[in-house]
Amino acid sequence: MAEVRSKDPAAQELLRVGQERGLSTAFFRAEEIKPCPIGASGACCRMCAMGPCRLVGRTTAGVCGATLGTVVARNFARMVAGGASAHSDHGRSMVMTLLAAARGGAQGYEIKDEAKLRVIAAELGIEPSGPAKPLAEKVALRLLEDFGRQAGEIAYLKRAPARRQRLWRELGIAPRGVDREVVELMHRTHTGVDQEASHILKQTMRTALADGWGGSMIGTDVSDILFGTPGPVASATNLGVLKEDEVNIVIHGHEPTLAEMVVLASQDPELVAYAKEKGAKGINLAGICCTANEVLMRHGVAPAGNFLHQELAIMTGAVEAMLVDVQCIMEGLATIADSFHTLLITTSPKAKIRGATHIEFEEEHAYDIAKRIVRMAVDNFPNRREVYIPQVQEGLIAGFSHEYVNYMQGGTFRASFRPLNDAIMQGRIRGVAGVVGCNNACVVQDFGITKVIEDLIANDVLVVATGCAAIGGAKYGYLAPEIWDKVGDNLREVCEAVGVPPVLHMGSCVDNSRILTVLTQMVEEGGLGDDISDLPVVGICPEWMSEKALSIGTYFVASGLYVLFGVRSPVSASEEVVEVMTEEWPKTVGGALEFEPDYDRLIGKALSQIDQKRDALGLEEYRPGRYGASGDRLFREWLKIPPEKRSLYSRKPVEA
Ligand code: NFS
Repeated sequence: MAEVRSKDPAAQELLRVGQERGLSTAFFRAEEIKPCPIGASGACCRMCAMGPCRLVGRTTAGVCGATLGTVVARNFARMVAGGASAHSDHGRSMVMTLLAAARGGAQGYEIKDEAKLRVIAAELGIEPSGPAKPLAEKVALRLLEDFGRQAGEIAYLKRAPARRQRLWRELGIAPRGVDREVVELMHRTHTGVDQEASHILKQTMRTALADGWGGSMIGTDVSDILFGTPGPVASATNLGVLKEDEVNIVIHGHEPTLAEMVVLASQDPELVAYAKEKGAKGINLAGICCTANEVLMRHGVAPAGNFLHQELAIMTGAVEAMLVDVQCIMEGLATIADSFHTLLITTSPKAKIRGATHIEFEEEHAYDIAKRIVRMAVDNFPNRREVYIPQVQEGLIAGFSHEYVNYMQGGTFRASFRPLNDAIMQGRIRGVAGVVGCNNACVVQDFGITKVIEDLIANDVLVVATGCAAIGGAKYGYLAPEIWDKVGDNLREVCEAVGVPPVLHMGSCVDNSRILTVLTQMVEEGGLGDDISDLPVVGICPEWMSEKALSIGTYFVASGLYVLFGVRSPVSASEEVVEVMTEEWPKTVGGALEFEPDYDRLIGKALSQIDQKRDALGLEEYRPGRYGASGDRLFREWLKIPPEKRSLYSRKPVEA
């Protein structure tokens, strides 16, 4: 049973413990609650009180006459609006923190990356010189305008390739203000407004773009300014990172603001000494979901797991406190925490959970609040009962900001995207795939994520990963250089030469905006066309679950990418909507959105798309093993040859 729900041995172990103790988790609830097939396919309209109208069988229109295409498009649109809101409200919070830090009203916060602050200021047309704090205030105020802007365009659209910007303007999908696009989409999908699938989906793209090139991009940039732009860090992941003899605090959710302070507080000598007084050896911090990714990228804090690990972390019996803010936090945590000693602490003014302790986060007292929470966790250590920490963990490298990806290809003086573009043009790298998104309890945890990553890197496709997919890959070693044996020879040589794993962890889900920036830089470097839609690049979301994932998928499509989702299709009920996404969108925006639950077929489609793009660019035809085995492997084989038979100039044995 446990094996059927998760690929992860740590999860399997704890699911067995849960079963013995009669605990309900998402894994088992997913088994019990079969999704309603009508709702799942997008065919249930709940927009008014004349319904819900279920458009199945002979029912081809709702009470108001809404057709299947309209109903399915509206449902999809509202999910994207939800996802875009979540990312963008997170982005807004980050700007508010920057503003407070600039004005001296945020305890413990400083501007860690002044250089990035100045780069962003210049990009926004603000004179980048002068003292950091007044500049940060100007940048924050300028970025805030993008949320409430009524006309014109959000600032970061100008970061996109020129041809893409023109296209957005021609199509009328350049977002004006983040909030405006979301509100307009909610309005248009109200009963009796926009009733043409293709037209609804056009505004859906505009809203998603306001997320990717707006709210999310702002979230990423401001987090970097406040907390530092990531560079490579080594860490480990899975439930084995929890420590039996230390106070374990798990930070879970999305916004890095409080988490950053908890990182500091957990190292506070006074609190560490307090933990020792209570019989613990120290204070151990671990993460879940995207908060995990934020503090992993910047501090190397180990992720205890991805989305479906949240309940399991508490079930180890070793978590003194789980601290949550917003998004992807299961209400079921409260019930699980009840059966253990874990303190579940909600911290956001936006989110409470019945049964949890609420300690509201205030920027003005951020560090004091973080210390109070850490102290509570320490106080809870003596209450531990039985502990079941699975001894499972894997090493990983993370921290690939787009700035670092640029730097690693030539250092400070010659940083550029030339090596990557050249490697793609020569066919050493067949293409690039973004593997992103969630876990979904309706499918085997991590099976799709690992299958997709494994097949891509074996086929010489460089993978960039974010969110729970990145942690999912990391749990099986795909984010560590030791994975070489599973990497195609062509890609392997490039990664060995640069010194990076074949899967680059680029951060949390808002950090998918880093991928947009990388794609733009690849276009601007030259040799791979003049728009994102020309690049041999695909986006894949193997185990999607959240509305945010749909928003991400849609902004990648509107930016020109072919995007594949696993699990199931939320639009399968309407041929009209499927046609818009797979036939109309390629003609208008150059990208397409497809849902493909069969992972073999999904990989086949992704590779064929990459090859088609290569072909259209007139690049070298891709052939596996074209450049022989990778240099390092040859070198290691050469070392095995007895010295008298080695040639210095050739790695083959000297002929007798
Ligand atoms: Ni992304 Fe991050 Fe994970 Fe999915 Fe949820 S944590 S913002 S939505 S589940 S990847």
